[in-house]
Amino acid sequence: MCITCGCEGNENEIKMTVFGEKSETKHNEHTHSHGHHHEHSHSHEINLETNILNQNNLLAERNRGYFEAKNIFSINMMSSPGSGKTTLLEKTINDLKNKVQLYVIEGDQQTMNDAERIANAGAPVIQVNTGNGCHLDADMINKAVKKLNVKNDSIVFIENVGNLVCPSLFDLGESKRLVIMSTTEGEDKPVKYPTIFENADICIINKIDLLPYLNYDIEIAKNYALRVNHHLEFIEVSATTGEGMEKWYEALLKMQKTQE
Ligand SMILES: Nc1nc2c(ncn2[C@@H]2O[C@H](COP(=O)(O)OP(=O)(O)OP(=O)(O)O)[C@@H](O)[C@H]2O)c(=O)[nH]1
Ligand SMILES: [Mg+2]
Repeated sequence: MCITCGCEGNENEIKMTVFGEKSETKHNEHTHSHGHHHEHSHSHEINLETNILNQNNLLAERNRGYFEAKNIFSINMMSSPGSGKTTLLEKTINDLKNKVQLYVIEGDQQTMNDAERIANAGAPVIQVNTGNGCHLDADMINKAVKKLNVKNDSIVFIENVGNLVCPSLFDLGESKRLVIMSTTEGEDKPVKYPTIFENADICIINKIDLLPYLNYDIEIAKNYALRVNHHLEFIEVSATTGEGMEKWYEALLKMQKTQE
């Protein structure tokens, strides 16, 4: 898939594991071994890239139709590695699982670590291991949602692979896009990696409990983000202490409700 962002090498194995079930390794149908020499012309690469994104967009539209038909609210969570996506989900699941049916699709290159954390928090979860791939795509979401057997009127969280670049290129058919930045990353991420902020509907600033120890100015960070997307809404939280989480739940449930 990844001529688009150059993230796949020789191995092209994608693993999908519903937590608690035996894992399954899938060989991606549309790629092939690169053990032999290729002569690529530049225009050929551009066409291929366009085709890959077009094909992904078609599948994303199918996902969107599926979600709409079942009144499922899906949210694509994107950030750099370690900004707190899984911690935010653990806390959210603990606090909301008795109010609304929640599911999680976990994207990481390797390991079941995040799926294990989500399962312990109490939500059905599927782990997608992307191998050398650095993002989730619409086909993976299509398969994952079917395996999870997602119920009507639920919320599906999609934790994308930790990466501030490639995930933003791939429409998954999600209802909304959330970008998370954390106080330990510095204020300038939105202007260094603008695409992910341009395409986001909502921005969480996490790890505010660490503000007293950092030279991080939250207003500067917001202004940078507003430079690339002046519609962006911010919620400041600490996923570990729980500060600000009520605002996040309010926003989440409002987004879910307004899509009905
Ligand atoms: N102090 C503080 N630490 C946090 C907060 N949220 C997450 N962390 C810590 O940050 C580290 C990474 O958190 P994760 O939730 O695993 O981050 P992630 O975005 O899911 O990481 P990847 O899945 O690897 O991309 C862990 O040690 C968390 O405990 C927070 O609000 N405050
Ligand atoms: Mg994680």
